[in-house]
Amino acid sequence: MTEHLIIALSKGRILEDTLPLLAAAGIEPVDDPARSRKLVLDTTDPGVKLVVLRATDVPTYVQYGAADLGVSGKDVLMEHGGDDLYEPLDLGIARCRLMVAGFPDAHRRPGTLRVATKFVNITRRYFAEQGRQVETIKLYGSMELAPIAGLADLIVDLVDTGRTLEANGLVPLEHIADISSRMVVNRASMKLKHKPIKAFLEKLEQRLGAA
Ligand code: PRT
Ligand code: MG
Repeated sequence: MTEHLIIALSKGRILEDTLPLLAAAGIEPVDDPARSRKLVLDTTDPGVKLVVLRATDVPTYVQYGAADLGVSGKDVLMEHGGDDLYEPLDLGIARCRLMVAGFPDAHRRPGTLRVATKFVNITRRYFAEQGRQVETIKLYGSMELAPIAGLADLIVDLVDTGRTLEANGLVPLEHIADISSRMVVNRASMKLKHKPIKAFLEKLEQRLGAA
């Protein structure tokens, strides 16, 4: 295990909201993470390095200890599953809701409903818990198209303003979970690098409390 802390960040919209939080904890990337081609970024804190990953890869890096800490959407963590990560801090960023959506009359269709989503694990769990039988179809993007194209009756997707649903004639039908980004920590790191991790989490907490 390396001496310094490695923090895994999610590319895209979560990254934008994470950098100000890290800056408040005294950690700023030396190169611009949105532009740099470097995969491991040095920071203004010599004890901390950043890796910027596809959002869905963050829990995997932290689970296996390739990163000590990570910032990940609750949706990604729920889909990843497992209780093998500590989740000590809700960062309150990149907030949205995980919803079942479809045409307003979607529930009235006869037969087994088809649900298109990239969150297949969450979707199966959600409907199974309610004893509802559905057929789950895995997609990698543009879930909103599935009901329009007749691929599925329902979708499970993230909703923020609701404008994407509305623009496609769809409505939110059921609320599955409130989503925000979380700080996650590898279990072994939490023990072996307790001091620097605790100090880092405390700085973040202070900043979150002050916001
Ligand atoms: O793009 P790529 O496939 O590489 O990855 P990604 O799409 O997972 O990354 P990115 O940058 O889009 O970030 C995704 C993460 O941001 C999610 O895992 C959530 O934790 C968080 N987040 C917060 C959101 C939204 N809000 C959000 N609104 N992720 C996606 N959306 C999408 C949603 O899927 C839908 O297409 O925005 C659309 C709905 O927005 P409204 O405002 O029209 O309702
Ligand atoms: Mg995206």
